[in-house]
Amino acid sequence: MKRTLVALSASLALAGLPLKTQLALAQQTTLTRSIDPRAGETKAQRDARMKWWREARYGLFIHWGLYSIPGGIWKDKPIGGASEHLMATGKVPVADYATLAPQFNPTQFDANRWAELAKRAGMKYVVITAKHHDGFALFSSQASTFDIQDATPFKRDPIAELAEACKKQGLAFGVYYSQAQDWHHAGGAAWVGQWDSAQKGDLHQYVRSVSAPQVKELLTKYNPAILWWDTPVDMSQEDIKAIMAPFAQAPNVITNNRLGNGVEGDTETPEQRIPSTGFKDRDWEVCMTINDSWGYKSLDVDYKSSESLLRNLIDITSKGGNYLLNVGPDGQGVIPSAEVERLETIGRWLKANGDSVYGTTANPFKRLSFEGRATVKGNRLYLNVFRWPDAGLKLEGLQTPVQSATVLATGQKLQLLKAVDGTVRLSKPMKLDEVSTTIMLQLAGAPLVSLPEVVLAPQTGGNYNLSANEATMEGDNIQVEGADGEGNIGYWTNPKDTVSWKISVPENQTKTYQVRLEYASEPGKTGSAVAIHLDGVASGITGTLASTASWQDYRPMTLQGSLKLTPGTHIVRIVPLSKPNYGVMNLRRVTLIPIP
Ligand code: FHN
Repeated sequence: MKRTLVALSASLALAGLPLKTQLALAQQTTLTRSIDPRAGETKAQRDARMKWWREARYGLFIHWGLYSIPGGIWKDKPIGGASEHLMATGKVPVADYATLAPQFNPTQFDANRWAELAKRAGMKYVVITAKHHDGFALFSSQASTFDIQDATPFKRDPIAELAEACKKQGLAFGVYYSQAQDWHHAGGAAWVGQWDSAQKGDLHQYVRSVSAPQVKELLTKYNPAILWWDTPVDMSQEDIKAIMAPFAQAPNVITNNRLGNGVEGDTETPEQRIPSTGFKDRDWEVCMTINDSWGYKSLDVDYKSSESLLRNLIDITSKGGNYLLNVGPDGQGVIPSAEVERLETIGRWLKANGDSVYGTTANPFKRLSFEGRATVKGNRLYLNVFRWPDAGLKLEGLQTPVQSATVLATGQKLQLLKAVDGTVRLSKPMKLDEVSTTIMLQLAGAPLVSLPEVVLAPQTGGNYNLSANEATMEGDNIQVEGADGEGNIGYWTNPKDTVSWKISVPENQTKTYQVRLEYASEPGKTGSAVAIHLDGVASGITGTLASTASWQDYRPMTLQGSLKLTPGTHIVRIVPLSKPNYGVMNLRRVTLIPIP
């Protein structure tokens, strides 16, 4: 059904193009479908194939390879950026980089310890770099001598050992494979451009002699549950065909959307960011580093806190996605203790509260009136409360009767109060979790939610108060932080993201308004300019945001120009014009003030 719709919308989209282009595009689309062995599967087949992955919600990404030895330092000089890119960033000649291989002897590597850690951390699957962009195969390969067997003194097969260890722990096992970029083998792609004549060659020949055979080896020798492609540079239809051929014998393997040339794969892969909503009709997985590098980097201690990593997991699952959290073991095979600690902390929380994560589906509420997230499993609704509201926790819009409310970690039953307007109120738990307290609501049926659309009317005095909690956000990153009264719009790191409110202007109330923002922006991190659009049209109101003392220091600023509102409903939207630095701003509210 979905495929038919896709095909239909594709043909509609082609309609306005010249016939020749239409034919070429249609041919390409058909070919892309015909080379993806899963293209014809039904929704039921796909659901069955994705079942374990959708229930898993949390996995371990491991970036490990030759780059883990220098750990971001080459010839005594720190090399900027992610450590696994050291060869490209430092423009290290192929032969020089290859001298790392005889040094690769990670005697402390213990696949069982890694798998046990993943298990303790509450993760359900593991994905490891079988070959990253540096071209080194961490498995024994017949297609290249730049592999663990031929080029290193280690002589063991970490991919085989980890696959086995994961099996023992009941974890699904997957491999990452850089199918196009390869900075070692002649012809491999290099997205920053090649820097050594040894790299010159034909990409398509490279795919045939290295990539495709290695993918076949990975599928046949290690039986992975996931094949995680990366950086689809210049993949032709023929390349894809060669790489995908062995999937006919491995029909259940889950693949991501990074193979290239129009192959959708099974999962979307937002990297280092959490989308503001999930993806419609697509499975998705956020991949993220714990510090700033995927591979081990000795100087990178910019670790995210356990609290923010755990809240990321809760946030992602509340939007229906998976979290693939990365560790970078060092050249000896040891996962840095700061990473281990964080994984274990999250694991302890999951042990008590994991029911709110595993096997759940997305939050059915358009908005929550507390700082936290929600998920659903059958007739159960899970609330993860980041901060218990001083005025008590209430849940608006739930139509299904609530039978009981239990604090998952302690078993405490909470009192339930249902107001005439349907709002459910919960008594405060005796013990709150500093990061997130999970409440399990047992419902009489699957949750039915009906929240009226927010249309803001003027306050007494005539102002319109457009708060963060009542905003509609559109875009990739933007989201509400701290929805309990003091909420603000944050993570506004993508200038394409916008925020809007629907307002109603009463009869005979045509007035002109000043627009005042209450915002915060850290010195050196903003300097953005914004505009106000009314009903999709630029109103001419703009402003450039000066820094405040910090992201938490909120100050008022009146934008230049005035806004004329006529009776009826309108959409007031903030549109970034520029974002020279990290983020647009943190925004707490917008006030429209009538000009006398
Ligand atoms: O370049 C890589 C990077 O090293 C890392 O492997 C990430 C993981 O998603 N993928 C690439 C960039 O998208």
